Amino acid sequence: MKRKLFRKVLVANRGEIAIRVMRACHELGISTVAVYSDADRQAIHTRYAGEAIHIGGAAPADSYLDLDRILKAARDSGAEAIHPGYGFLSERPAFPEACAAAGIAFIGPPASAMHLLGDKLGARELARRNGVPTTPGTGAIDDPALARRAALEIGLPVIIKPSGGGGGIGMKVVEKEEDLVPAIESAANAARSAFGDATVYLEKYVRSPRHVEIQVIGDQHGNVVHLGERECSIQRRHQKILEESPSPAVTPEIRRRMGDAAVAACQAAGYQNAGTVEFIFSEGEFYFLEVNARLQVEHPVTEYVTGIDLVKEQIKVAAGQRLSFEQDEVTFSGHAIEMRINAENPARNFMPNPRKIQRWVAPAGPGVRVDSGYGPGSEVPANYDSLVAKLIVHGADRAEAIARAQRALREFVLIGPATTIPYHRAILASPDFRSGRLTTNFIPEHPELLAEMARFEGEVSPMDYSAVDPRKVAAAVAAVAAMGQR
Ligand code: MV4
Repeated sequence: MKRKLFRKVLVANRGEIAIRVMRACHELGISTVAVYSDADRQAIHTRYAGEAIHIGGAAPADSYLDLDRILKAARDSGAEAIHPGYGFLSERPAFPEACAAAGIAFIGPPASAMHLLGDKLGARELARRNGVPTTPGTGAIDDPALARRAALEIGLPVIIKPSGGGGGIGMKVVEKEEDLVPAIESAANAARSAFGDATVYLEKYVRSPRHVEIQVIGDQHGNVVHLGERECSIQRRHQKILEESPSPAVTPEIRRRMGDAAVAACQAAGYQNAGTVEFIFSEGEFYFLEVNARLQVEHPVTEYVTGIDLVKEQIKVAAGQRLSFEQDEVTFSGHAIEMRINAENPARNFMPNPRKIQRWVAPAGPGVRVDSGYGPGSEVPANYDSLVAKLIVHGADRAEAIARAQRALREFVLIGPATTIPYHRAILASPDFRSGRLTTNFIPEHPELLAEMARFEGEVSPMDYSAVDPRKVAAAVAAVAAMGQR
């Protein structure tokens, strides 16, 4: 007999991910509770749920980051479990700890695993002890003289990383010996003020790697499996822009080794539920970076290629069920690409452009999925991140996925804010992207994409029935010109 799932789940998040989680709940026959801030009274996630509880002001600290208010909402509504989504409180060990104290299930990893993995130096050492490849590097640095010796032994360039950080914040590359000690001092000071922990360490700097990450999921019975990789090299200032699976660079052999390494690291951390192990990949070698102890924005590409609903699996394992598949039952089919459609102006240095959405027609058709928290007439609030939609496509192979992505982007009607849609069209047209030549420097190395983008900016979607049809305008202009000829 399978254990019963939850009767009611509270989703402690907003926007597309709150709706994504509630969709899984509804399919599983679970009632949903949304929480919302002042800025989200009219938001779709607020209306989607069976019930919605106001938790405070528009500033994240006054609502989605307020653990006490979220726990009160869960108790008041009688929710049996909480899904944290991503961002906000999702990786704070205090969240699962508070849930445990309140007798509410947390749909995510245990607090103990979050503590272990949140310490990036500790996570790296745990990975290395368990046979997972890491770059040459040091432990915590407290003596600049010893740091100089360690750096010369490792060989320049090195990268200084804060142990309390993650996601690239506060990292510093050192190319020259004389820059090392001042860079360590300033990195430690920055780490102290950003994370309340001045601990930094050194690693050999790998130039222009790919960012490849492995999706894992574990149950409460000690089983952990991996669901293959995602290539996430196309990033800008540590914000991912486009992700795909499989990686054009990963062979079945690398996938097996990287997957086994990710599973070993998670087993060692006592990991449960969904998580992601990040690696850098260069010249056929991969190196552990860190573990993201949450469901990630880009999880849909993995869902497309494996056919596994990650959020349903998260809910089932959080309720105590065993994983419904073993490692050798996970198969990969076709190719998926996710494009993050942000309310940002690429031509103005990707400045956020929160605006009312005047017109909206989302693309559809074969192999197209759109996850969004917005729609026609929605306001995109300035208080939160600028993600307005994720466009995810699936095809039989990478060429079909790219063609389908281009077709879907051409259909997308999103009038109001400036968006990254034309920028994605420029990426998909770029020869380096099309041939799979990707590194974490792809965006800075392709400044021409901003000019290429202009070719798409004037275009009217064939789905925009409220716009003037440019073909009729052209015909009218031709007719008038012909009259002038006579
Ligand atoms: C590195 C690296 C090169 N060498 N470590 C940045 C995010 C954080 N998770 C780790 N990061 C990096 N660590 C070594 N030893 C390059 C990066 C890096 C990066 C990694 C993944 C995706 C985008 C990146 C952009 C710049 C630098």
